[in-house]
Parts: sequence; structure tokens; C-alpha cells
Amino acid sequence: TALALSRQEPTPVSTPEVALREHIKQGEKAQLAGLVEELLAAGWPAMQIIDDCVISALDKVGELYTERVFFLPQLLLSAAAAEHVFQLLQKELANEESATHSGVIVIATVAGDIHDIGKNIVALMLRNHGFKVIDLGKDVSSERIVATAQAEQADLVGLSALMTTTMPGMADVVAALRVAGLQIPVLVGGAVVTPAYADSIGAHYAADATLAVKLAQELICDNGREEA
Ligand code: B12
Repeated sequence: TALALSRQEPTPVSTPEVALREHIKQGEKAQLAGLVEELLAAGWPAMQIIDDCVISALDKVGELYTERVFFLPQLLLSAAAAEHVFQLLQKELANEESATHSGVIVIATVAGDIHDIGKNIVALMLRNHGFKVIDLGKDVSSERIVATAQAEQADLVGLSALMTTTMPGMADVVAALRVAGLQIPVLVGGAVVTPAYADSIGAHYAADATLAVKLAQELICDNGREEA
């Protein structure tokens, strides 16, 4: 069909943002640095490059994967390209925000789940807003999350899950925290997570990194942490 054929043709690369999306989608790293430079020079904030180029490219890759146009090797290449763009933008992201609040946040992708790109963005943004973020990485057991939250006297736990099969791990973490006597708020996110699910497990939901920062600030305030 025309639709299927059009996918095989290269997308026209008229502007740097279109080109950047396309190169991430195709998992081609060579030109990423130049394109990012071009966008920064044109006045794009780093966060806008992430939202409009990186995330939208990965969304597209996810769709193509669902439609079996892309397979795992392509998914891996695109993810690596996306991570490369984050590395290129680290300095700009750190400069764009200044510390406004503080508190200790333990963040992790739940057990069985190795998706960490979104979690890494959220962790980076929280750090840029003055939180002390302890990032336990991906595929992290609830035991380890609880133990760290306890040892670090965390004000908040952030959890990421990208798959329907791993999302229930979030409920396990909330339950384990409560069993351990920790009443701290839990903030959850990730493509499959919904506000209703968060509600059902006694957690809070944020759809993206900007909202995660906002909610973390509110929740840590509400939790009574006074010192800066
Ligand atoms: C990149 C990717 C991968 C990469 C991951 C690389 C990495 N280092 O993360 C690789 C190739 C390794 C991978 C592997 C797999 N993947 Co994959 N992957 C994706 C893809 C294309 C993009 C995910 C992504 O990074 N998005 C960009 C980020 C920025 O978005 P995000 O994670 O949603 O994060 C944002 C928000 O959700 C939120 N957020 C995220 N975390 C948190 C945490 C907190 C606390 C808060 C507040 C907010 C928050 O803020 C972020 C910023 O805005 C998705 C498709 C999709 N559209 O989601 C599939 C997808 C998630 N993968 C999928 C699958 C099935 C797999 C595999 C099982 C494939 C396989 N057959 O092996 C394996 C999983 C192995 C495992 N055990 O985990 C499915 C899941 C289906 C489901 N509903 O359960 C998806 C949806 C693809 C699909 N359409 O089928 N994958």
C-alpha cells in the first residue's frame, strides 16, 4: 500500500529538528552532535529538543515496533541514539534550571524492566531542581528500593515502569515501603502507567519530567520537610 511504501522512503530532512528525529529513529549517531549544535544555536532550549525530537522519535519507533516495521535491533539502535543526544545536552540541561528546593529522592525502574531512558530524564530534571537524587538504575528489586529509602532517609520514592508486565512491581514497592514503616510519598510514571493505576496503589502520578518536578516539590513540602 501507499502507506507501507512511504515508510521505506527517507523522510525529507529539510530542517534540523526533522533531521534529528529521523536520525534518532534510524539509530544513526554520526550527525547527531551537529544537529543538536544547530538547534541550540537557533535558540532551542535543551528540554524542547528532548520533547520535540527525542521523545517524539522514540514514540514513532515504538509505533513502528508495534506494527512490526521495526524489530528489536532497530529499537536498540534508536535508544542508543537517544541516549547519545541526552549526553550531548547534559551541560545545557544543568544550566537551564537552578536549585529551588531540596529533599532526598530515591528513583528506580522496577524489577524486570530495563527501560531507563524516561527515568533518567526524570532523575536529571529532579537533580537540576536541587533534589538529591539517588538513582538505583533499572530492574531494581523492591527490597533494594526500600532498603535505600530507609538508609538515605528519603523524602520521596520515584518509580518507573514501561511494560504492563512490570507495572505491578510498583504496587509491590509501595506495599514493602509501608510494611517497613515508611509513609513517604511514592511518585510513579512511565508509558503504561495511568493516574488511575497510581491512585489504586496509593501513589502519585506524573506524565513527564516537568510535571514530576512540580509534584515532587509539592509532595516534599506537604510531607513537612522544612530545611533547604
Ligand atoms: C527504547 C525502548 C526500548 C529500549 C530501552 C532502552 C533503555 N535504555 O531504556 C530497549 C530496546 C532495550 C527495549 C527493550 C524492550 N522493550 Co521496549 N521500548 C522502547 C520504546 C521504543 C521507547 C521507550 C522510551 O524510552 N521512551 C522515551 C521516554 C522519554 O519516555 P518514557 O519512558 O515514557 O518516560 C517519560 C514518561 O513516561 C515519564 N516517566 C518515565 N519514568 C518515570 C518515572 C517517574 C517517577 C515519573 C514521575 C515519570 C516518569 O517521564 C518521562 C519523560 O517525559 C517503547 C515504546 C514507547 N513509545 O514507549 C518500547 C516499549 C516500552 N518496549 C516494549 C517491549 C515489549 C520491550 C521488550 C520486552 C522487547 C523484547 N521483545 O525484548 C524489551 C524489554 C526488556 C525488559 N525486560 O525490560 C513495549 C512494552 C509493551 C507493554 N505495553 O508492555 C513498548 C511499549 C513497545 C511496543 N509498542 O510494543 N525497549
